[in-house]
Amino acid sequence: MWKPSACILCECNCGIEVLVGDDGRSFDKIRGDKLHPASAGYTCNKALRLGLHQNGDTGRITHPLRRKQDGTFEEIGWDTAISEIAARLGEVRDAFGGETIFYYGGGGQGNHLGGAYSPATLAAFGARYRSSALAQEKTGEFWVSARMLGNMTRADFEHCEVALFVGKNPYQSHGFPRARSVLKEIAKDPARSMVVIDPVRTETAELADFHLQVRPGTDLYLLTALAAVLVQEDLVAADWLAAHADGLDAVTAVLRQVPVAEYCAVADVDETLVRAVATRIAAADSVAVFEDLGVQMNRDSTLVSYVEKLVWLLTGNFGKRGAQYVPSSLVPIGRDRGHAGDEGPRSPVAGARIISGLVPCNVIAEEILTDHPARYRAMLVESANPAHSLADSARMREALAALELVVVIDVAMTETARLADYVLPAPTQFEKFEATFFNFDFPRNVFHLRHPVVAAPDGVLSEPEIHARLVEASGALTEADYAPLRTAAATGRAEFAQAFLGALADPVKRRLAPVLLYRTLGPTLPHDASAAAVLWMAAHECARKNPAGVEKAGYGTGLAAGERLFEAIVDGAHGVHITDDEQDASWQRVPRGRINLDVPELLAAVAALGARPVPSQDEDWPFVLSAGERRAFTANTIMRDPTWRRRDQEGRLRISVTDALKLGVTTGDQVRLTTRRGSAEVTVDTTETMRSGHISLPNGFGLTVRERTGVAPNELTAAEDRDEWAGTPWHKHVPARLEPLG
Ligand SMILES: Nc1nc2c(c(=O)[nH]1)N[C@H]1C(S)=C(S)[C@@H](COP(=O)(O)OP(=O)(O)OC[C@H]3O[C@@H](n4cnc5c(=O)[nH]c(N)nc54)[C@H](O)[C@@H]3O)O[C@H]1N2
Ligand SMILES: Nc1nc2c(c(=O)[nH]1)N[C@H]1C(S)=C(S)[C@@H](COP(=O)(O)OP(=O)(O)OC[C@H]3O[C@@H](n4cnc5c(=O)[nH]c(N)nc54)[C@H](O)[C@@H]3O)O[C@H]1N2
Ligand code: SF4
Ligand SMILES: [Mo]
Repeated sequence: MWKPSACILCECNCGIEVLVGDDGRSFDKIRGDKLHPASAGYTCNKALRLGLHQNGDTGRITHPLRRKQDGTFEEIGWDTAISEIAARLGEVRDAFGGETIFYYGGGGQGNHLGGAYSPATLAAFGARYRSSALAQEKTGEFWVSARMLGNMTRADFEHCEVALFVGKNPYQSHGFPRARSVLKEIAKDPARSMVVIDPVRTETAELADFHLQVRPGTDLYLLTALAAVLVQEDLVAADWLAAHADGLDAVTAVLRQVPVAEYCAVADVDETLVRAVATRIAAADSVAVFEDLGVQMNRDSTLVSYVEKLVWLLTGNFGKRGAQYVPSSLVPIGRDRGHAGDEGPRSPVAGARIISGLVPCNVIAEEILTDHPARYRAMLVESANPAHSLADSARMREALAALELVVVIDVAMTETARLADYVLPAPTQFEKFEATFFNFDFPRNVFHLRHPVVAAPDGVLSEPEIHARLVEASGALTEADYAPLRTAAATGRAEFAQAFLGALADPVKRRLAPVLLYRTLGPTLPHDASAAAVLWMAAHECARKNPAGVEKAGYGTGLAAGERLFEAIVDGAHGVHITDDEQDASWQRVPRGRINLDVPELLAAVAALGARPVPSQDEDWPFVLSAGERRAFTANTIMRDPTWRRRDQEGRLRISVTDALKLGVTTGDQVRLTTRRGSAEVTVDTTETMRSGHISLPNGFGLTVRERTGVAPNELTAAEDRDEWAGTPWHKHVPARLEPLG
């Protein structure tokens, strides 16, 4: 029988349908789901072999595990696991304070529903600090967006006249619905243009009208030159800016002074090409822009995010079709409070900025490997593989070993799970209700609560159930808390709403709300969808914050709209539209409806750029390594079975033909790749797509299932190499050298 679900390999989460075999387990066929409201039948090559995530050789775990003295693991029962973990978290809290319990993760590319219950566990044990992968990619951009627009933005590539990609290769990495089709549509339409800023001639650059093949790590110069041309050649949208933006004078004063030719030379991009791009952008009715890891995991990333936003704001590309927008959300992700300058929360040991509630990933080890009294003592890891995905894996392993307690919730025995004291096995995303919170579409935003496709094996427990049991074992919630809510839920939704609001009057209960909902409203939901209980609150919030969009999407008005939206989500196994916005909705999501162009500390840094020494190559490290490139067969560390890859099975190091000749190596040869932090043997692939001096390794390799496949990029990266504002890593800019191996 064909069953609807979604691909879990990138943030797009395309709808799929799975033909489950007679054994009730095997994925006999997978196809795109035409009924999915965002992907409408589209998938890329990666989805079609998802069966290998479900049934492949992945190191799946199906019993709770406890580490023994000798370092091996033993299977234990769930009651033992929960009571021991709760007791040990309690001991850490009593001895050092709950704020020394650190939470990492909460969802990969397709699963955020379980993580939505984690705040209750954190509250139950007094934990305060947390982080996730977002704090090594997007937090710099969040911080900038909070200051300029009060909100994060996305862009409408489907309808834009000009698409601009900065350090982003959507042909492989996607990031918006039906990416490959949309890119091809832009490429073949003579009235539309595509601009790509990337040192590599990527599949996306290949389709572009303008490829600015920037010198790695110099995007700040290039984008500042581009923004300066807009100002110096009077290409800015002056009337629009007067009506919508503050701070223009301060920004133009700085950009007028920029020596465009000099900056283009630093970036090694032809000045006439930069001027032509500025002209094309200024002439377009709409421009959609996507900046991603090529700049966000690189030098000056936060400043680049700022100047990138200046480019589209100076040309009036916000709040109209084909341009940037602020999406509605069911569960907000990545919103920063926007504290000015040095205000706002900091991490307890390193004093690093906490953005959107997340401690920068690159300081986590530093927060542990110290004798500082506020150091983290315990870590709860959920659906993440930090021992593999964070900078400097060796140091991360050391940090995990130094903790009093490490608990990992995962589906597989990952690189991180192997270092844990307890490993708690969860059902896969095809064995339970699951959802992603990466819902950023506009004007019609979508949400997809996926129903289980196959049964879960005995011995695993879903994340909501794990969190509920941990909270109960802590003593924070008991049957006495549930009883009145259960009675109300049995009577009706309106009665439940009233009783629940009453319970939330107690601030302690408010923080435990997800588990309260799960245990009381949960069992009353259709399809056994208890895990969706937390979405009830989210649906009401969404209806309250976006009344017009929710009404236009067909859910009516007032309290009833929230209830109808929730019911549609629970029943809509193919995904549903949650809001249908007017363009104006973006403006309503910007505080006071005005954009702020002048972020003083960032603008000052842009103004000071000319006084900085021009970046130069260190002779000992003649190459810049991009450690972790998205390719046709990479998917973070979600796909553990190496046979999933049809091509590039060993994850080759890409190098320019010129450099390969100089080194005397050719495709298939082995080289030693060395960075300041580590060294690895790797097979090279020579290509015309790379600039001389630039080399790249794919992401997601170096996993060990039976044996290790390929190079784990973070054995080569260093935690200190990070952005001064947001603490995000420079994974795309690792100084390196190569030696041929006979
Ligand atoms: N196939 C596949 N798709 C994925 C994923 C996956 O693992 N595999 N992961 C998903 C995730 S978690 C994310 S965050 C996204 C990331 O998606 P992307 O950011 O698109 O992915 P990357 O390939 O890491 O980096 C993008 C580009 O940055 C370029 N780059 C390197 N150095 C520089 C530089 O100095 N300047 C500029 N301008 N560009 C540079 C690289 O050449 C590369 O083409 O992809 C998502 N999609
Ligand atoms: N050097 C370098 N490092 C990088 C990057 C890079 O480009 N270069 N990219 C970075 C980026 S952008 C990202 S997003 C991160 C990603 O790195 P992480 O945040 O660590 O996430 P994933 O690799 O996606 O791992 C997800 C984990 O969730 C588990 N999992 C899957 N389904 C479930 C489930 O239903 N429940 C539970 N509990 N677990 C489940 C998987 O087994 C896996 O262990 O890597 C980052 N690291
Ligand atoms: S990898 Fe991403 S774009 Fe490809 S099918 Fe899966 S969700 Fe869709
Ligand atoms: Mo990511």
